[in-house]
Amino acid sequence: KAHRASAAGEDAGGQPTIFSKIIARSVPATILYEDDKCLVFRDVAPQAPVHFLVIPKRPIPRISHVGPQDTELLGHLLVVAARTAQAEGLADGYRLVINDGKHGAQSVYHLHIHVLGGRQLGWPPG
Ligand code: DGP
Repeated sequence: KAHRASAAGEDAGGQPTIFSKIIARSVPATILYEDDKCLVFRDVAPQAPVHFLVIPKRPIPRISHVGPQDTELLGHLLVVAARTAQAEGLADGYRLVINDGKHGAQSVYHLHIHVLGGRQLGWPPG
């Protein structure tokens, strides 16, 4: 079967990513916030007492694939991340992380911002 590049919102095998299914509500998630452009939900494998993900509804696969047309959307995701962190009570601070590709240890190819807090985080990350 001929190889083709995966489209946005599909994994390398052309299947919808798990995050597309969460947006479509065919896979359940604990949703913290939603608007017409983004969705925020708790990470299923939390790495801190508070760990949630901010994703665009439009399925951009990874941060290295964004272009100038995405500037406003990316800014919106950051504002939503900060406002949701405040709503989650992370007054002592928190961390935003975007993993990209193999070296970044990205596992789901639908762009997402991790928000981690509720404990003292170390630096540098592994
Ligand atoms: P990354 O390595 O940056 O691609 O992180 C993907 C994150 O997505 C990881 O922290 C676990 C989370 N995740 C994977 N599958 C699911 C799921 O079905 N539901 C939820 N809520 N989170 C998921």
